[in-house]
Amino acid sequence: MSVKELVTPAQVARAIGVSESSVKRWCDSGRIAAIRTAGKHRRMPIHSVLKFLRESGHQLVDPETLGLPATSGQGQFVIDRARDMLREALLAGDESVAQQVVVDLYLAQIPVYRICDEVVTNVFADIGEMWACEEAAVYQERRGCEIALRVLLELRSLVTTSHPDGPVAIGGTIAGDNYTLPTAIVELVLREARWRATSLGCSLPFETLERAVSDTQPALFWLSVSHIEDEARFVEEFRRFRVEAESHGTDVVLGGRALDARLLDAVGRPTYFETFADLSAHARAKAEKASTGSDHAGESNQA
Ligand code: B12
Repeated sequence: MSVKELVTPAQVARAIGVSESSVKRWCDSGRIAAIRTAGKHRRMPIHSVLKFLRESGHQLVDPETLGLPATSGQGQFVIDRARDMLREALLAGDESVAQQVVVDLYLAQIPVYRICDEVVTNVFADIGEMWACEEAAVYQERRGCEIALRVLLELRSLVTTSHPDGPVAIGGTIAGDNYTLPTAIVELVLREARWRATSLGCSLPFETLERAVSDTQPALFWLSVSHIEDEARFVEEFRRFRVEAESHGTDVVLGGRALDARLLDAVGRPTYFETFADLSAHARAKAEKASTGSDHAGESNQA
């Protein structure tokens, strides 16, 4: 199943259970952002329809018309139930249920940072524990990561509206750190906070991260640190990287399970967030500041 990118008024009308003329009216009044085809027909990006649903409180009665899972929009999953369902779906390798659980939460208006902090992160902590107790096999953990990554990508297609004026952020993980989920989540959380965020991926030497900062001049650079191979080297290289990044006006932020107070002290107490909720709050405030013109990097990133 894949979410359709552009949908017609007839499809939206069927999905919500209203008349086509109502949908056309919402398009024309700007309540649902729409574009016109060469033949002057209205087409709506799926994310603008979902934004409308979240704001208006309309329910999806036939979500499959929009390529969404059949139970989307019913919104009855509370966080704990979602955590249990997602864990079981990932262990069973059931991608469509995993996707359904996450999209359901999103449609129930739970912010992406909460879905990631309270469901995705906790589910992987559960799976890690099950693996340690030999209740889950290595292949189930790996397959779970692959599925979760695809689910995050699907969520990204729902979250992402284009924010041509949003400030730019890039980031990733350091050489030897192969954790794909946290950096993909940071990208998503920043996009939800109206940033033009791009994850560079995993296992990147500082040298190439410096090059990326110099080429892109982002307002924000994130490092997700889940595994450090050589602490002394990390401290030395990070300190150098941070000075270099800040010389381009780039704000460097850190997160990840491999960092603790001792290491953060050793690298000069940079901005560190324990949760995606904290990062999101910081990013929203910074984007706001950039859009009012008081932030140098935000201005230079206007498209
Ligand atoms: C999946 C997994 C792997 C997979 C990852 C695959 C992939 N595609 O990503 C692979 C196979 C690579 C792996 C390997 C290893 N793993 Co592993 N792994 C896990 C597991 C099960 C889940 C990790 C995960 O992705 N969680 C989902 C993310 C979203 O959650 P999180 O990592 O907790 O992130 C949170 C924060 O760190 C933070 N965050 C992270 N980055 C950022 C960035 C910013 C900017 C912000 C704001 C926040 C933030 O946000 C999250 C919410 O708080 C954990 C178990 C667990 N308890 O987490 C073990 C775990 C982390 N692994 C562990 C170990 C030991 C290893 C290995 C060293 C094993 C080995 N001997 O080879 C290697 C090292 C790999 C390497 N070189 O990178 C241990 C670590 C123990 C420790 N004390 O550090 C754990 C805890 C398992 C255990 N109980 O023993 N692992």
